Amino acid sequence: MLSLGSNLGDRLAHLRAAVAALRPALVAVSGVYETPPWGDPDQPSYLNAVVVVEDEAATARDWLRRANKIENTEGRVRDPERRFGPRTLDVDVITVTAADGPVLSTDPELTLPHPRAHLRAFVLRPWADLEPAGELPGHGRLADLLRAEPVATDVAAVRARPDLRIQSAG
Ligand code: PH2
Ligand code: MG
Ligand code: MG
Repeated sequence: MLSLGSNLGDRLAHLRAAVAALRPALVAVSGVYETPPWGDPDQPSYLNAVVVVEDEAATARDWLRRANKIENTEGRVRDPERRFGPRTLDVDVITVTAADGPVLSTDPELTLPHPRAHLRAFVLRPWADLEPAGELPGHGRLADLLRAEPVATDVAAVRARPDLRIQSAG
């Protein structure tokens, strides 16, 4: 599971570019959500979505490399002073599932599951669309996380954008 976010430039175009780059591995794409900035409030609102991807040959590290490559292609500039600051495109590895179950990692460069996913309505809400019975390893069911604080308050401010589609129908 990867999450996509953009709040600079043509936000929908950046999400579409990410999905196009992931196409060979693509299993499912969520709807698009308009979400208030989390963690650093003084920036434009985001468009967020999540995607399920599958590639039996890819390791968690491979997904991180692919994610960073797509971000760079979309002109991502990192500001070391602003950890949760604005960006053209963010592609985060949220969970990786191996043949024997979820990959767990405490590596600071790629912590799995993503260490803040359980706090983020902008990840959990689109994910629950794709996997209503889904679970975040170590944190329980998505449905329960969405109902409990601190996420519940943020979910109320997350707005579906059915007028914005990442993929054209058919
Ligand atoms: N990404 C961030 C920081 N804050 N807020 C929203 N709504 N959506 C994001 O994707 C996002 C954010 C850094 O990863
Ligand atoms: Mg992120
Ligand atoms: Mg990121």
